[in-house]
Amino acid sequence: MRILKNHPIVLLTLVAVFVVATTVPSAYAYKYNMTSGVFSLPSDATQINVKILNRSAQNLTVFLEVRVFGASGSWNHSDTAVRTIGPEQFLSYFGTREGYGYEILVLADDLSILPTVAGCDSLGNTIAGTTILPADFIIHESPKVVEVILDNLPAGQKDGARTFIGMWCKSTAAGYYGTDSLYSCGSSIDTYILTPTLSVAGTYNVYVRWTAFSNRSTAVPISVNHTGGLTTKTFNQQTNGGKWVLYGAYNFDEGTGGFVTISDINGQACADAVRFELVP
Ligand SMILES: [Ca+2]
Repeated sequence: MRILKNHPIVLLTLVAVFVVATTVPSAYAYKYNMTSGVFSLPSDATQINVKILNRSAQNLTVFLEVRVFGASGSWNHSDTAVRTIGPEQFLSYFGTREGYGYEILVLADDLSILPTVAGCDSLGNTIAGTTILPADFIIHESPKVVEVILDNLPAGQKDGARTFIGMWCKSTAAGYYGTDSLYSCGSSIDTYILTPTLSVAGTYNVYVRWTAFSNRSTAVPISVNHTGGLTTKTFNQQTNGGKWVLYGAYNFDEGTGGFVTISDINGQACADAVRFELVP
């Protein structure tokens, strides 16, 4: 049964449905581009695997979703995997079932080094007529996450993105972002640190926010750690509460290397929220 082969209209329809229906992993959704293709296999296909060839000189990390078109005439199996393929190496994706057609989604970490996809046997030998070249892929630009807002946790709580030194208490001041804001209330120097997870490297406008109160410091040091180093500025937190204040634009790597630190070394400080906005 070679339902897919030589039926371009059927192929296009299946590809289109597949692209819409696939749930892209969130870790890839912002930075990776999506390609997909469908090919058919010989009618006597048994335990056919998928071979991904990285023809570039650098590592290629791919998220794969593979669906198998079975002898019953319907899609009967689906697998997903994340793999890193070395330069000029290929990945044989095993564990798939007997099938007559494959539908493959490849999310590559660099669109310029699209891999070649083909069916192969258990030894990794390409099956004739099953190679998909990048030119045959449908390319879909995934949406980018352009904004990350990090709010304070309730007083006394920490997690991987929000932590503190000393003591921070719930503020009753108005204008907070989220559910509340915090003010420094320890007996020594209190520090609040917010570490967003940035899904894509780039230049970000950093905004800071606080609730204003009459006993806040007029020179609260707020530091931003970025790829260029550490920048510190001071802000009068007796005014301008309850709104996003542009701190500046800085470059950040992907991940959690960038963070914002608020200190009460000059007197009472407020920690409310920070916002990172990707500059197009
Ligand atoms: Ca808040």
